[in-house]
Amino acid sequence: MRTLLVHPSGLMYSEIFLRLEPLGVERVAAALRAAGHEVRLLDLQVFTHEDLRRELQEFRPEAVGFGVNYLANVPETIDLAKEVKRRLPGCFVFAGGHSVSFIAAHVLDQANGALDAVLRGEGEVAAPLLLEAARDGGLGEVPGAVTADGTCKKVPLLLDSLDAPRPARDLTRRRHKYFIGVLDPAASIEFTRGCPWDCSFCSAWTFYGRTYRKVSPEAAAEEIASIREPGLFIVDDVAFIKPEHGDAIAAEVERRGIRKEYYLETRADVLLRHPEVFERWRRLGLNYMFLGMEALDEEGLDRYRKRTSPDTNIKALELARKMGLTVAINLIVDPAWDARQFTLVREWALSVPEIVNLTVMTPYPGTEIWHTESRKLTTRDYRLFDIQHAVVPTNLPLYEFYRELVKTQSVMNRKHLGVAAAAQTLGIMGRHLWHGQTNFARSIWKFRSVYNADRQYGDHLRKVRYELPVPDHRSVGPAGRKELYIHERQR
Ligand code: B12
Ligand code: SF4
Repeated sequence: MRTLLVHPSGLMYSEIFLRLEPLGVERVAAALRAAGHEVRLLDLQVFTHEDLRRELQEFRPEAVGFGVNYLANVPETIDLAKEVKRRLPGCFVFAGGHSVSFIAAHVLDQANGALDAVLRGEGEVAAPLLLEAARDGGLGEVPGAVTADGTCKKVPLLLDSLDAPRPARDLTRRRHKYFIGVLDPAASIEFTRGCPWDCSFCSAWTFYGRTYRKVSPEAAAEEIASIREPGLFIVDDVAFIKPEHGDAIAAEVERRGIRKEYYLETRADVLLRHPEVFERWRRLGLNYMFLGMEALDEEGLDRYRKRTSPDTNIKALELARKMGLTVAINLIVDPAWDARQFTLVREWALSVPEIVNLTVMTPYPGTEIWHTESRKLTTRDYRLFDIQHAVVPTNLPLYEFYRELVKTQSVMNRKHLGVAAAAQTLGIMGRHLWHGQTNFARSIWKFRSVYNADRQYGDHLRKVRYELPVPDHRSVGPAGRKELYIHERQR
């Protein structure tokens, strides 16, 4: 079938600091192509809705699939699905991805016939089966497929091996638009899938049912070697949990003499437990690291079930500094914070050399706190569920909350400017501009227009057309956590 896969527009965060290739959609595209379909991919982080209309007109796809990893993209996806159906009435329109997997029946209902199916879970195995069924019948028999009536007969399938298919990077156009900070341009790569921890605010573990799988070191190194971009973002939730796996990939990269710059995300305790694997990657070009610290105090860490301590976090920062890594830290802002708590965080952020990133505590489907958070949601507007907006009551008046948030975020921006200044001194920015790479340079100056209290407050005043379901409040004990899973452990 002529199939067009679409990644929706970027969200607030990716207007400044990064814009990354849609790896999941590229993997689904590769699987569909391997099954004999003619596939195109359009990434709306880089292209416009007008480009999509043109593509529909020229390519006349028989199937259009949307990647919905982010809740905030649901309204755009439903509207685009409706438009596709209007323009191409016979076209099979479907969606898949992280967030939509948790609320598939609800989204199908809201799409009111514009979506023919939602595929829950990983797409590589099931997407080809879905298209086959769209042509020959039997949609309901496809593992993970939720059909227009909201039913799902078969549980989603986990991929046996992550080694294949390799993402169809040749289908993403304007790849020079993908970057992360000073890694401009940057591609993305996956070494592992899943997370064995179970933080209460996160849905990475519930999606994969707490499974953890690894790409073989040879396949990983071959993939790195096939990537043209000099920068590489490793998308793993927690990089190098198994040091022997990280080491084995490093050995293959060394053997092939590959030289790139890397950015990864990991946990403080993982870094402290196995510094040698991070040091080895440092020699291979690992320069940037994102550490999800989440809270500065014991109580906060316990509340999020982070299973670590403030002491571990601080030691990890010291170690990363010693290694010469540029580190960005994430902290979660609770909407209950008052001005004093913001001041404390600002003071702390100014006292450390790291870039400090803030996200707002957000209960969303797939997380445990979606069920357990006792505060009532103040909004169910999908667009505000991007962890940059407050969706439960704030103690400060809402506008004041955003003023404090933005003031604190700007500490991060000043550090970012510091990185920019350093980059300029080192000639990195000049080199980017010389090669026509303007993403990083542009991002530096956009902060104020993206992060401002008027805009964030104003986002709450927009007309709401699509809303999240009402949370089903209940306590979630160790046994109940399994009910949150999309994938079950066994195949
Ligand atoms: C890498 C990543 C990013 C990258 C995004 C790269 C990109 N352009 O897609 C960056 C760093 C930019 C990012 C940013 C954000 N992220 Co993010 N991100 C991830 C992460 C860690 C891995 C995603 C990934 O690439 N995995 C590897 C690929 C191969 O898997 P995949 O994309 O899930 O695709 C598979 C399936 O989902 C499915 N599938 C995917 N697309 C499609 C399409 C079709 C048609 C079908 C059938 C199937 C299908 O099949 C694929 C193959 O199996 C996930 C956590 C996780 N483990 O999933 C969080 C996650 C998706 N991010 C999250 C969040 C909150 C954000 C931000 C909003 C954070 C912020 N501070 O603002 C931003 C917004 C991004 C934006 N849209 O602009 C949340 C989602 C929350 C939600 N419910 O909306 C997650 C789940 C993390 C979490 N801790 O809870 N993120
Ligand atoms: S926050 Fe990080 S460590 Fe915790 S469950 Fe999510 S991915 Fe795993």
